[in-house]
Amino acid sequence: EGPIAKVNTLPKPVSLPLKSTALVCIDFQKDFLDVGGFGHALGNDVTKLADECLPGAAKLLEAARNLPLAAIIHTKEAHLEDLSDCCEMKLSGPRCPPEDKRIGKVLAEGMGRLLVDGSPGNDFVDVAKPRDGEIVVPKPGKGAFFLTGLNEILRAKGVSHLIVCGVTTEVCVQTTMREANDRGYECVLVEDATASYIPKFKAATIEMVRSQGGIVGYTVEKAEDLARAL
Ligand code: TIU
Repeated sequence: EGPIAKVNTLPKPVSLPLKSTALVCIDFQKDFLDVGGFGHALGNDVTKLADECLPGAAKLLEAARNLPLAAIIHTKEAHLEDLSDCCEMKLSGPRCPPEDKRIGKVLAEGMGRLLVDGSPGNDFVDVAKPRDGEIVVPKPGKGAFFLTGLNEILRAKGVSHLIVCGVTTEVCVQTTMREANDRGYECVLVEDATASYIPKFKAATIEMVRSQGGIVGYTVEKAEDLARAL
């Protein structure tokens, strides 16, 4: 029912029923894209992410905002101020960075506390800021379905297909796509609207998603091509 967009995805073209398709923007936060955020605290070079994925994300958002999609969702990796929703492994386990670079600490003054909801650095980057009527889903983990109401939100809106973009490709994006796949949502990953600190892992993720006939979903190279088809 309603308009269907044919998109030139791999491993085969996908038909997107627009009224039951949601755009899901994953963790476009300063904590991952800006110097002094959580991604930086983990030891990553964060400086190349923005140029690689934000122009594509902007194209997807612009297209989605001009359509009757089922929803536009923005997830953010965020913990409560008292960190009660952060498990010990993630907060202070043996693979955590040195004490002064952990979740809840301040690495750069203007950014506030790392990965804490309400801190300036935990907010979205300007290009990907949610607008009125769009849905923000805070999440304590990597996958957007873990300890969130996302599945219920999507079900209530009759969503069957997800257009997925965000950072980082092999961590929160891939985890979320695998969770979505197990729950029966068809996913389309937009290659120029996602980025990783480790380029070979982005390439590997894209290949993994569409391998075995599309074991996790579909991929499309350019946001522009998807936007034109919508
Ligand atoms: N470290 C890393 O690549 N990513 C994360 O910790 N979170 C997200 O991907 N959002």
